[in-house]
Amino acid sequence: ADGTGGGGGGVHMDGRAAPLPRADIDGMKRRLHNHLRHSLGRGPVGSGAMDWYLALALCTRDLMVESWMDSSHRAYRSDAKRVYYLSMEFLIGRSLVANLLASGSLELARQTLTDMGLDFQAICDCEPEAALGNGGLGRLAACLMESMATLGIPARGYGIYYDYGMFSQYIEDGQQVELPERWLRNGNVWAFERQDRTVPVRFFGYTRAGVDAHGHESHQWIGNDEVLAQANDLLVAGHGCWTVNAIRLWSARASREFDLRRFNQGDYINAVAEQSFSESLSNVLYPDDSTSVGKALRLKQEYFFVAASLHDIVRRFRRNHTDFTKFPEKVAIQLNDTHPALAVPELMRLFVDEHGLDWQDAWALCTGTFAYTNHTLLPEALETWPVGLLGDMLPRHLEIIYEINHRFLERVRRRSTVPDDARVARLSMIQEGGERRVRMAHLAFVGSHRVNGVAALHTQLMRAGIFADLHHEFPERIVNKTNGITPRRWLHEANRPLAGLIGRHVGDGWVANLEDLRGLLPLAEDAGFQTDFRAVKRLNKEALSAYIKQSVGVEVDPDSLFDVQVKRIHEYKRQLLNVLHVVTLYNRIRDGDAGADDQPPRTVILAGKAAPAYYMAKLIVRLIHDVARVINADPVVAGRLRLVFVPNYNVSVAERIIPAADLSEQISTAGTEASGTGNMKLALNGALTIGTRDGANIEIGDEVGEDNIFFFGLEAAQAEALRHNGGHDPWRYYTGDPELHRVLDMIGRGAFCHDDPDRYRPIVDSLTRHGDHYLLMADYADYIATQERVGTAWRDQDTWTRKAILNVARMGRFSSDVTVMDYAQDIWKVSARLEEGETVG
Ligand code: T68
Repeated sequence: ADGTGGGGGGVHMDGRAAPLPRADIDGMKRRLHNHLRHSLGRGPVGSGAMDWYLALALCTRDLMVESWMDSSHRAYRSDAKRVYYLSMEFLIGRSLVANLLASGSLELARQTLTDMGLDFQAICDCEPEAALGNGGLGRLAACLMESMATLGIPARGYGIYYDYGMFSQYIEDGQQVELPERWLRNGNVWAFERQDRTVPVRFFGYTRAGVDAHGHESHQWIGNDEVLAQANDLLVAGHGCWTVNAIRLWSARASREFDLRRFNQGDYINAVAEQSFSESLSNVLYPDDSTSVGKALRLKQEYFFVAASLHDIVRRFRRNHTDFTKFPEKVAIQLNDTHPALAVPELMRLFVDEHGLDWQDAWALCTGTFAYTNHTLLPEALETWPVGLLGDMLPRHLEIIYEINHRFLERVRRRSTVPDDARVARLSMIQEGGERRVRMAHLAFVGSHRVNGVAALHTQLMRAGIFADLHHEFPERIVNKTNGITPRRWLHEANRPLAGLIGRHVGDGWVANLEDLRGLLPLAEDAGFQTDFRAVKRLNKEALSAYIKQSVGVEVDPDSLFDVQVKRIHEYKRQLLNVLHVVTLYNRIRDGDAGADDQPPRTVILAGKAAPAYYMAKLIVRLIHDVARVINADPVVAGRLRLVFVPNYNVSVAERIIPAADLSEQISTAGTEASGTGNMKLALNGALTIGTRDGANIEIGDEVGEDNIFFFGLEAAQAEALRHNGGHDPWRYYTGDPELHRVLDMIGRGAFCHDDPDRYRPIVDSLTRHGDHYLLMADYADYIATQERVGTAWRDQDTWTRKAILNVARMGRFSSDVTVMDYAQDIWKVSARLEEGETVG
């Protein structure tokens, strides 16, 4: 092995390596005891798993800190261009094993703790998850940060240090219950709290126009409220730990100055209450992944982290520069969706109001600096803020937005040959008609030099759809950057057995260069390799079966086909279509249908959280549980069909489920899933995909080949045509397809909930009577037929395994390293440094 535990040489099938030298283990023991004693104030006697976790984490952090200092000094000395990734969410997950792997000490840690008679896995499981994100968008931020560190790009993430991250999902009587997750309860070894690094952030108040010393018009914002943003730095180690970057997350602290004013008014109790009110700003992550909630606190959070981050970025720039002319040459700011779009007016305010630049110069610097990533085309997710709300909270920013808009629309009018007021209204940053609102996507688009979609189809739909008018104005601006996933976490760490097997055959180069997996291509035909590959999958399925037994109490058969759909619960992702298939299978088996006898035993596994206020999504979670209860108790289908819902899906649960999957469900209505990244994780771990031609599924199909993926259903253009020509008649499918009819009647009339037969009426009505917005009825028949093909293919295990190996071998393109290189070259104009001195791009 190469010392990173990459899985070469002496690694066994379960990922364990050959014994390390005694001296190394003794040295590690000394360091652990040292931290236990001097950092935690404990002796080994009576120390529990949590204490050992902390001691091990501190030892690991020590290894990273040196690299971090080196990386920072290198970037500072060379005055290198830096990338700043602004995101409301970083879904990091656990860090201990990732950092042990990055620093090449996983095996040392495992063997040392085992030697001490401790349970290594149990110790790792003590770590609370950093679940500072909802789903794909937040996890993408974490993958990109890891890849930037691996590629040696000087980068920093900026976000919010929420006390409460994503809620924990409990299931009670088959229903989702949300519990708060105070993940910082025991502190966080991976964060350096910077009590000295605070930035004042203002809110409310009023603006004053005047004339400055040079006779120029000037604007002043007199804030009425102030909160301090305090920095907390989380380290992100690149593979091999040569570069370590940080994610700077801001937490809210009450500001002294404003405290004094309030406390002096004598109302002590209310003043203390207000103090904790202002600190509540960074309390909680909004758990909605695809709707814009429009709450004032959310807007406040957005401005809070944007203002603190830009202050920090400008301060760092000014350490090396006396004026701002080189700002875009040294600073690239990526806006992760529109959530940080207030960065555009804020940077203009800093340049113009605080540093006296003239508007046009400031604007050129701004657009040269910003780039914006769009993650969704769903109309309900597009952020707009009422002008009244924004103007109250950020009066100067609203003025600046108006000015940006005014100049932009002037440009539009100047350049168009015929006056077209409707077009101007469509382009405006202000949505008129009813309550006037600021369109954050327009602001982010106009304020950026690049705007990117996250998969080829999504980017194409951006150009043709919601951004068509803006695209016409700026035809070069929209570019594609297909998402990726880091192979370190999603294969090297999550699937030790497969990483080991791959390492023994083609070495460990794939960990840093995922295209190396192509070395597996010839092995796809090799019977011996196929056997080993199946044995690895079997091992992972056994481990997942044990976890399911322990967490859900259901016994599943590791020899059955593990059919997996794991992602946020949303109507557009169509978990309901999956349920329709399960009930169809159930009926066929019970009917003694001849076709069903040819189908292999299946275990359908779902997991995911529903937004707490999303009624339909929660009802779907409940339906899954009711159907599962009935099916899993029915002796007629025993051994042939099982349905399980794994609770509290998060990064750690994903790391358990994904390596064990045989089939990956990616079945969103074509044109709705911007990219998907779970699709990549599952394919990389040897699952075959059943999916629509949506998001990155299309590109996965291009890579793995049509024979090695199961596509079905309407394409995006067909779905769009069906919906918008009013041509979709769900009732026709209901009356025309007896099998579908029966399934819907069972669900709608209480076959899975005799105590409350109308429980799922709203679900069935949404399909049959209320327009079937996501076209489940139209795709049902092809989905069922394609699932039959899947079942038939599974019967031939050699051919299936061959396809699975080809999937793994051809996933190199979807490494987030590739994605980051593309951003670096095309958007950020920074170079990656792979090794000391070596640069790419
Ligand atoms: C996801 N978006 C896309 N949004 O749905 C997915 N939204 O197709 C894509 O692969 C992924 O982004 C990465 O590009 C989200 O995850 C959110 O989580 C979100 C959060 C707050 C508000 C709106």
